[in-house]
Formats: sequence, C-alpha cells, structure tokens
Amino acid sequence: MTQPTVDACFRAIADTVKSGRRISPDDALTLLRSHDLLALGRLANLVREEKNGDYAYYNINRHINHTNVCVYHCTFCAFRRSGHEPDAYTLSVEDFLKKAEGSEHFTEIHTVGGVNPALRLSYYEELYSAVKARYPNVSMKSLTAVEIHDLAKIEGMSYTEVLTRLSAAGLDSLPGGGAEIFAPRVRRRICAGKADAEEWLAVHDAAHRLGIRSNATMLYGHIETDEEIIDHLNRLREQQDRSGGFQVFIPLAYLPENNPLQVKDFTTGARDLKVMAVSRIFLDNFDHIKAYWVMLGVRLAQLALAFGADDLDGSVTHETISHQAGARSPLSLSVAELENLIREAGRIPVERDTHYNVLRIAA
Ligand code: V47
Ligand code: SF4
Repeated sequence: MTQPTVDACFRAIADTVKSGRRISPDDALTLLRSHDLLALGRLANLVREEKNGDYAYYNINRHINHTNVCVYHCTFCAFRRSGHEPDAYTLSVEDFLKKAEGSEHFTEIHTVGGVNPALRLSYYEELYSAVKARYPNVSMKSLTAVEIHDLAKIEGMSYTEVLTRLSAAGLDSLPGGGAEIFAPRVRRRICAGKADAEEWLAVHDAAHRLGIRSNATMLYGHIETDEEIIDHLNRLREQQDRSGGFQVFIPLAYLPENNPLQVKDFTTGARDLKVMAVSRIFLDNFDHIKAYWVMLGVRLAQLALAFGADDLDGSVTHETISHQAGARSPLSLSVAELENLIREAGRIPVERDTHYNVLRIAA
C-alpha cells in the first residue's frame, strides 16, 4: 500500500480541525514538521477567529521580581544569583512597596523570583496583604508552580494548604513559568532538581480546584526534540481536560545570552510562528494563546496575531528575566504602541484584566 503524501496528510488534519474535532499528538507532529507556513497559519487563524474573533488582547501590567537568589542552577537562566554574589538581592516588604509605587495605574503586578528558602510563607502573606491594602484593585499574579512546590516542601504543607493561605492574603492567579519542557531527559539537562512535570501539573491542579486560575508556558528552542514539544502540549491539554483552570498558553522562545546552556540551532522566525500555530490548533481547550513580545520581539509577536495568537501580554513595565538573557525588545510598551501594533495587524485592540475580562475595546 502506498503512503499518503505530506499534502494529503495536511489536508486530512485540516479537515479534522475545520470540522471542530480534536487532532492527535501525531497530527500535531505532522503540522510542526510541515513547511507550508502559510497553510499552517491559515488553519491556526481559523481556530483563533472561532474563539476570539478579531479581538487581540493586552493588559496594563508591571513586573517586580522580589528576589534573584535561587538554590537551583537552570542552565538557561541569566537571572539567578547565589546569595553571596554582589548583585544578589531580596526585597523586604517595604522595598517591594517602594518599587510598586504608582501601581494604581496598573491592573496587574507579575511577581516571580528565584527559589530562596529564606523566604517563608509568612513573607508572601505579608507581601500580598501589604500590596492589596495599598492597591486593592490590582491583581497579584505571582509565584510559579516551582516556587509553590518548594514553599510547600519547606513549610511541610500540601499545595492546597499553601495556596489557600496565599489566596487569603491576596494572591489572585499563578503565572505560567517553570514548566520549561516536561520531558525528564530535557529537565535533567536544563533544570535539574526542580519540580518535575508531575509536580508542576499537580500545583496547577490544586490551584484550579480552589478556583485560582493560572497560566501555562513552554520554553522551546534549545535542546528539545519536536516529539518533546508535542508531549509538553499534550500533558497540558490533558491537565486542562481534568481541571480546566488554565487561562492562556504562552510559548517562550529561548534567549541565549549570559547563561551556560549551549545550543546548536536557535529558533528562527518561521519556527516561532509554527510553534505558535501548532499550539493554537492542538490546545483546543485553551481559550487564549499569548505572543509574549518581550521574548519573541515586537515585530514577530505582531505577526503571530495572524498565526493563532490573540494576546500580546501587556505593557510589561521593566521586565528583567528576559532582558538579562539578551532580549532586544524594549523594556516596556505604551498603550498607544500596543494598540497601534494590533491595529496594523488588522485586529481590534482590547484592554483586558488578568482574567481576560474586557475592560475597554479601542475604537
Ligand atoms: O520559567 C528564563 C523563562 C520564564 C529564559 O504567565 C527564559 O502570563 C527564554 O513564565 N530565554 C518566566 N526564556 C517568564 C514567564 C512568563 C512570562 C510572561 C508571562 C507569563 C504569564 C509568564 O521565563 C521561566 C523560563 O521558562 N526563561 N530564562 C531565557 N534565557
Ligand atoms: Fe532559579 Fe527560576 Fe532561574 Fe531556575 S529559572 S535558576 S528556578 S530563578
């Protein structure tokens, strides 16, 4: 029997997508390896428009990293420091509040840090309570599943207990960091020792069951294989079927500066758009796909709005983690710049809050 051609395979998968059925991991692998970038983009765009029409979301947010001290040595990380290094820092609650000055002009503060065992649950409770007392309308998107996992271990508590306490103090949602690539082969080489796939997913599962929504990421463009990308997406899709609390998926393109991870082939523009498109098509139970302009670059993030993405993240005032790893993007974007990028891509700019509630549709 003759094998179907690549074109015939693509057409069969496209038919599955167009009829609203779920594609398999093997189908996703075929799409990821396809060279018909425009056909792939059109298919992803179909799903994107089905879910979000012409809306392209952004929010007015800022990043504050409370510590760069970390017990782990992820080889892709240019941000971490050991406690004795001259530029190691940990913000007191007062210092954090000083950095947060002016936050009444933002709808979200995104706060993550290194895994610093000196910071106990009480530190985060004080921090969130103080921020909420000062800025009651600002949403705290804080602590990755990796940080929650280690906090639970240090405190001898379950994920549910830790999350319940943090949520009572003012934590609103979890960002999607720390997922990297779930495959153990890759984790051993890029983030040895930190929470594994099952633990990362279990933290999000516990959050979702408490009604805390969260995000999911994937760090690609280093040593992972195509199969490991699809495995990552598949584990997220299965988790979303179980607990349903992921708001958005964010593929993060690896930035190679100031860190020890040596990589043979870097990601390219075409590859970034393919990963975006396949994510949109495969993750049929995720409402939103984010093109994080800080890591992708502003121009490519704008193009991604035609390849499945419906969200540009936000103003991202003073991001550090990516810029230390060589991001060439600006330190922040204004609302006018975000809206202009979206309009030029033929979409309607929509300011959202953390949970994708519409705050303002730009005329
Ligand atoms: O977990 C670290 C990644 C993540 C590098 O939830 C790197 O809305 C590329 O998760 N090159 C943190 N990536 C950032 C993150 C995030 C960003 C924006 C929005 C949201 C959200 C979450 O950044 C880390 C890691 O995967 N990262 N170093 C690097 N050299
Ligand atoms: Fe630490 Fe996070 Fe950097 Fe890993 S990615 S070394 S856990 S700060």
